This record gives sequence, C-alpha cells and structure tokens, in this order.
Amino acid sequence: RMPELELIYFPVKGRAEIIRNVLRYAGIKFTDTQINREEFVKQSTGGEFPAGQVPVLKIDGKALCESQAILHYALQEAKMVPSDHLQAAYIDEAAMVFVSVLDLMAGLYKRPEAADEIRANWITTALPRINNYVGLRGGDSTTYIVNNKFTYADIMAYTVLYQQLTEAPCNISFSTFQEKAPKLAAYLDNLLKSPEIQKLKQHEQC
Ligand SMILES: N[C@@H](CCC(=O)N[C@@H](CS)C(=O)NCC(=O)O)C(=O)O
Repeated sequence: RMPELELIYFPVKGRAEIIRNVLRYAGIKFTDTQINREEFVKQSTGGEFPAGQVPVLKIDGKALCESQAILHYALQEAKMVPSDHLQAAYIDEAAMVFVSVLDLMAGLYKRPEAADEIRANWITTALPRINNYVGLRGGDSTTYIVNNKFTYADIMAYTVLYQQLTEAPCNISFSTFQEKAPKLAAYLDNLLKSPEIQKLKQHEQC
C-alpha cells in the first residue's frame, strides 16, 4: 500500500517544487497543501512542523521535514535511485550543480534594490559554470544530463533552470541562455521535448 502523502509549503515553488515534480512524474498521489504566512505561524507555533519550518511531508499523518530528506524519500518511493553508488552520486552532483546556481540568486529576495547587479553578476559568473558542466557526464547526447538517461537531475534542471530561473524574481530569459550558455540552452531545449518532461507537464496540469 502507498502511504497517504500531504506536502505542506507556501504557495510558491521555492524548496518544494522539485519534490512536487518528482511525485508528479512518478504518478505518486499527494495532497499539495499551500499555506499562507498566518497559517504557517499558527501551525509552526502549534508544533506541527518538526523543525518549525516548511516544506513538511506528512506520511500517513507523520511529519517529515527538511527538503533534501523529503526529496530523497520521494526518489526512493519513485524508484529513481540507481543501485550503482557512483551513478547515484553523479545524479546528485548534477542536481546540486543546478540548485547551487539558483542559490546564487538568493540575494534577490534579500536585496531587491540590487536586482540588476545580482542578475548581471550571475550571468557572468554562474551561467558559464553550468554551461561548462553540460556534457561532462552526458556522453554524446545532450538530451539528458547524466549518461544519456533520464534521471531526477533532469527534473531538477527543468524545475530550477527552466521554471524557477525564468520567472520572477530571477527573470533570466531563455534568450540569455542561448546567447551566453549555448550548451545549456541546447540541453534544455532537447530536454523540454523529451517524452519524460512532456509526461511531467501533463501531470502538472491536473
Ligand atoms: N533546511 C530547510 C530550510 C527550510 C526553510 O528555510 N524554510 C523556509 C521557507 S523556504 C521557512 O519555513 N520559512 C519560514 C520561517 O522560517 O519562518 C530545508 O531545506 O527544508
């Protein structure tokens, strides 16, 4: 029996969207509970969240926190962790390379007045790093980031690079990828057309 799952987070992508996308891709049913600040404070002070923060995944009513622990649990349930330790590590590596470039945009939330500077700096420093990373673990094809096979690192690329970086407050346009990071743009372009991302997009709509 699949346990009953409820994911609790704010009504933003933030740290939860990769978890939502993995569950959606795997066709694992979950309740996507989005709470506002007021509800968060009430539930947090009421001791609903193990470490006082979200995301929290309730598994048959029992709360699990920390986004990485929740993601790992979701990947295990989705049977998306290969038994080969080195392959699993390369997949984690790629996923974390993508997340760390998003982290470099974190200043946008704290210093919105410096947005232009943070964005320009990101384009000249972070973007070339991911562009150089593309192809390193990939073999000949540039559709999937690790070993020509679809993995959760590709779901991370879609979630972080395509969905989160291109929307507010990051606002990096796809044409910036094409101009400044052609290998990355080609990878994302191929990935978006892949049957796996097409399947995920269908699940997003329901
Ligand atoms: N290390 C935690 C960090 C969780 C975290 O920072 N949660 C934020 C939202 S992204 C939160 O709950 N903020 C409300 C608060 O701390 O009052 C994780 O990865 O899950």
